[in-house]
Amino acid sequence: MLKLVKQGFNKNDIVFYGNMFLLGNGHLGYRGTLEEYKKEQLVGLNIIGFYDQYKTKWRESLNAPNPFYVCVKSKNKTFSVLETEALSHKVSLDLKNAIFSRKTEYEEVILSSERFICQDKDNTLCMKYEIVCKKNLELTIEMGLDTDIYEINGPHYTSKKLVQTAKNVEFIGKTNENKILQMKCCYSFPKYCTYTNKDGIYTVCLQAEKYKVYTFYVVARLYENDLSDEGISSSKQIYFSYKKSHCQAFSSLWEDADVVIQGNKKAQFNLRYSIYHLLILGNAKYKTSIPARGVSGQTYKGAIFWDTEIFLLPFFSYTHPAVARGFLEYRIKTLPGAIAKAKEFGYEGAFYAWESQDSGLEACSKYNVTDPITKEPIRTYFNEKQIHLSADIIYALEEYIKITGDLTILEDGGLEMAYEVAKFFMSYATFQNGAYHILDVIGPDEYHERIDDNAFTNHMAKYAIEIYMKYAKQFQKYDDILSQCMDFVNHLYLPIPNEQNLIEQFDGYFKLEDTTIEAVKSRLKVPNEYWGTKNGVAYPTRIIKQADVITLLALLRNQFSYEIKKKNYQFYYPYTEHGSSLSASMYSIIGFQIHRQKEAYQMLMKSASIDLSTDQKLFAGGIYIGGTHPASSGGAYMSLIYGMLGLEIIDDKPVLHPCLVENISFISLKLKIKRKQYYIKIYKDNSYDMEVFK
Ligand code: IFM
Repeated sequence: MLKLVKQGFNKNDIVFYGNMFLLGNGHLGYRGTLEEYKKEQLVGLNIIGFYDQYKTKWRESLNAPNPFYVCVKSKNKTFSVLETEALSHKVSLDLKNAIFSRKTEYEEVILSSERFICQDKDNTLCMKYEIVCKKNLELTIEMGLDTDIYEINGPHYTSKKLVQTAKNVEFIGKTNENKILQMKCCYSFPKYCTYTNKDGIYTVCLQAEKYKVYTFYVVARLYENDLSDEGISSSKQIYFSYKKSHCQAFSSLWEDADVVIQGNKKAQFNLRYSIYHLLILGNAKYKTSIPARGVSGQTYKGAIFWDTEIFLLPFFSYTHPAVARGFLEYRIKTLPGAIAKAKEFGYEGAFYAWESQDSGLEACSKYNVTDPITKEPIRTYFNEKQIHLSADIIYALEEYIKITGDLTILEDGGLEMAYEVAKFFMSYATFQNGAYHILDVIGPDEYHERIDDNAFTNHMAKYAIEIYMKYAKQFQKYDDILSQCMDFVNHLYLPIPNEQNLIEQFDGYFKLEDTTIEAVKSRLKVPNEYWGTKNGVAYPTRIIKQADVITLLALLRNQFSYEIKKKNYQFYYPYTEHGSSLSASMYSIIGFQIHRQKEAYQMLMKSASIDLSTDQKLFAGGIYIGGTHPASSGGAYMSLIYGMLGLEIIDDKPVLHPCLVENISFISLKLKIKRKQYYIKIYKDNSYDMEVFK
C-alpha cells in the first residue's frame, strides 16, 4: 500500500520528522528519529497513561530509555547525519504495517535500519540494523540502551539501575511518584565481532569486509509497576517472527478503516496518512484514552482533552468501536476525579478536568502559557472555565450509542456520568431575569476568556442534559433530578440566530472591534506572543482562535438550517485564525454543507496533512507544543464522512449526500453502524451504492 518517503537530510526537519514518522501501538509511541540521535534531537519512547511529577513542575507522561541507540564510527569518521555529510539519505514509513526504516549511504559505509512496535504483543519493540562497508574497514559500533532521556518537565527518575550482561541490558527506573519502569533489552550481534559493555551501551569492534552485510537485532520490552523475571531474547528468527505477526495485526486494522479515493492522489495519500495516525493510537486493550498529542511525546502533559471525544471518537466508532468504547470507559473510570473537581470549585456533579490524566484529576495549570518577552507565566483560566468539556463527553456518549447501538455503556456507568454532568451544569448556571445563564466561561475559542453565555457551551449543555433525561426516563434510573432538568432546559438562555441569522459567539461579541487577522498580527511585539487572555492582542477584537459557533453547527448539524450555517460560516470565517488544529475540519464540514466546496476541500486537506508539514507552530507563548495532531487527523475523517459524503444515520442505516470534488472520481469505505458493517461505494456522479458487508 502506502509509504511516506523523505529523501535527504536537513537539520531543521529533525523535530518535525520525529512526529511525521512516528510509530505507535495505542500505548507506546516511538518518535521517527534516527539511531544516532540523542535527547537533543528529541528521541522519545513515550508511554500513554503512565505519569510522573517532578517537584512542582507539570505532571506529564513518562518517556522511557531509548533501546535503539546506535552510532557507527571508523578511525576518523562518525557515520551520523549530524556529523558527516551523506551521499544519500532516506527515511520511510510503511503506513500499512507501521514500520519505520532508514537508509543512509556515506562514502565508505551504508547504514540501514528497520523498527516497529509490536501491535500484538505487550510493550515490545524490535529493530534490525544493518551495516555494509564499501571497502574493508575497521568499525566501532556503539549500540545499546540510552538512559539519558529527553523530558520536558523532568527529571522523572529518582534512580536508574542498570544490569548489563553479554547480550542483555535491564533497566529499572524509579520515578518521583515511586512507580517502577522496568525495561529489558536483548542485542544480538553479527558473528566475528568483539565487544565490551558499560552503562547499558555495547562497544562493538567489527573488522568489516567489503560488501558483506552485518546485521544486528534488538528486542526490548517494558514492564510498568510489576517487576518481571521474564527473559528476553533476540535473533534473526525472533525478529522476523515478531515482524510477521505485528504486520498481520496492524494491517488487519486497515481492513475496517481504509478509505479508497480515486482520481486525486494527494487526497488519497493525505487521508490514509491521517488514518495511519489514528490507527497507531487505538488499541481496545488500553483504557487510558488518547492524549491530545497522541503518542508523540510529553507535550500537553500527555493529558486527555475534548479532542478525543469530539474529534477521535467518530472514526473509532465507525471502524473499531471497542476503542471508542474505551474512551468512554476512561471517562467513567475518572468520574470520581470529575466529582472531586466540581466539589473543589464549589459545584455539584461532575466537572471534568480540562487536561485529564490517569485518575481524572485536573492536570491543567493556572499558568498554562509563558510570556515570551518577560518569560513570566501568564494566568489562564482553561481549567476553571472551559466547562464545555463535560457536555462534550455526553455528546460523545450519544454519538457512540447512535453509531454503535451499544446501550450497555449506559448501564456500565454512562448514565451515571450523564446524571453527574447534568447536576454540574445546573449548579454552575446563574438564574437572572427569568432565565438560566452560564456565566464566566471559555468556549472553544480560547482567546476570549471569562465570557458569558457562550453559544457553544450553552447549546452543548442543553443537549447533554436532554440526553441524560432521555436515558434516565428510558432506564428509570438516576431519575431524581428529571423535573429540575426539565425546568433548566426550558429556561436556559440560548444564543439563537438574530435577524441576520447570526449566532453571537458570546454575550457582547458583536460589539468587539471589527478588524482583520493581519491587523491583529501586526500588533504583536514578538511573533510567538500569546494572543489570548485579557492582555492579548485578540481579546478586544472579533478575531478568534478556532471554530466556535461553527463547531456547534458542525456537531449539532441537524438542529440548524442551511441558511444559518451559511450566514455564520460567512461571518466567522474571516475572523478565524485557525490557531488550533481543531478548527479547519469544523469549517470543512459546514463548508461542504453550504456548497463552498473549494474551501471545504482545502480545509479537509489542511486537517489531513498537518503532520506532513514542517511549517507549524512549535511554541505557544514560549511553551513547546510540538507533536502530532490526532484531532486534526480525526477531524479530516469527519470532514470526509460528514462533509464531502454528507453522512447521516437514518433508521439505523447510512444515508449519504455526496459531493465529490477536485477530480475525485470514486470513494469507497466501510462503516460499522448498529452492529452491521456497510461497504459503501460513491461514484463520480455522486450516486452511491452499498452492501451490508457482515
Ligand atoms: O483541546 C485543544 C484546544 O481546543 C485548543 N488548544 C489545544 C488543545 C489540545 O489540542
